[in-house]
Amino acid sequence: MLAESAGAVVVGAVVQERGSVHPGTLVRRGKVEELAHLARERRADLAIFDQDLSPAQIKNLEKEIEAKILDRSGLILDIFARRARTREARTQVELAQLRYLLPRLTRQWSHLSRQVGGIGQRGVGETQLEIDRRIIRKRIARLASDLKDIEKERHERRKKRSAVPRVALIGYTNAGKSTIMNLLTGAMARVENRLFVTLDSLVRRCERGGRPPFLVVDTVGFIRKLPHHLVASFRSTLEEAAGADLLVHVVDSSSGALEDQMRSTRDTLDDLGHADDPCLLAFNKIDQAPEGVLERLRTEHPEAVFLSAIDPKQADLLETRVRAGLRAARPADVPVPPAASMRAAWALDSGSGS
Ligand SMILES: Nc1nc2c(ncn2[C@@H]2O[C@H](COP(=O)(O)OP(=O)(O)OP(=O)(O)O)[C@@H](O)[C@H]2O)c(=O)[nH]1
Ligand SMILES: [Mg+2]
Repeated sequence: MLAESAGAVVVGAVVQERGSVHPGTLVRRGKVEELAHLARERRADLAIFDQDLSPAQIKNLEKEIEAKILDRSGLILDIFARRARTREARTQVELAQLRYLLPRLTRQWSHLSRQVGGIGQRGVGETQLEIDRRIIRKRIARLASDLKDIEKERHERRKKRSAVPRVALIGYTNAGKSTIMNLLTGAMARVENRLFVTLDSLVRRCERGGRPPFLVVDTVGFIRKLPHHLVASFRSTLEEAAGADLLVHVVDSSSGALEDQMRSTRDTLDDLGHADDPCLLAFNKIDQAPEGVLERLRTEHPEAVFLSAIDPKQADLLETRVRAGLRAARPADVPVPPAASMRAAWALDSGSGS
């Protein structure tokens, strides 16, 4: 699905059992030959490894397989580069691409510069590949400083809105976050059966039925083994989501890998320092999930909400659960009875000396 999201057509796949890593080519000799044969037979232009490769491994593999070699991080970076629209997203992607490229420059240089266009090249053009590391470092510094400015602007905008509670939709890519955004707020966020359709965060008000509004934030999805350069570059975008009053962790309940996907999301949140934020678990796509799976999930996660975001009738259910989550997460907004506030004052006072 990652390959297809980058516009590739998958003509074959090969699996290597774990355990026997060959330092020069990652996979064993026999596998390299098998791959080379398959690539020739199916006329593949590209061989994608679902794992990161060292620059030397890419070089060695490329010699034998006669196709362009791309690793998982390179592929994800390519998808991001294709999707980036706003100045912030473009800056973040370019920064991640250059940071990814920098250590690969020494040996890959002449080799990479021969290749034109194609997957894994977008955004970093021919001319940029010909400039030296010093200039790339300079560019990285420049982009990082631009990002700081963009973040500042965002921070200002955000301060103005801070009185209204914020709910952030987070979760694995393709889980249905944007669909839920549209369901709650009537936004027209782009929804597609591809990975990483959403890159920029979008904030909209939910004010259904004249009830007090809250803000909903839709943002970039997570994925297993997200390249760390991307996490670093998208930190502020992710922070926008993670800094909300309530997280709604959207899970595709019809996915065969839902446990893995939940774990990846939790790990990424942990990396961002938001593992303990108030969170409502939302199992989406129940219309497609096997009954047995739903039964098990309902037992294991009785506190979660189960829905199908493509059904407009389920907006009320979700909104009710989100409001309950917000009430629990923002006790500061709930008037405190006098006795309790006395206790709070006492606690503050006696704590100040220690
Ligand atoms: N059957 C079914 N499909 C759904 C449901 N919710 C979303 N989808 C579909 O799942 C796909 C992904 O939905 P999105 O809302 O784009 O997912 P996302 O989490 O925003 O994905 P990214 O922005 O790419 O990370 C689309 O094809 C949606 O139509 C649901 O409840 N049931
Ligand atoms: Mg989306």
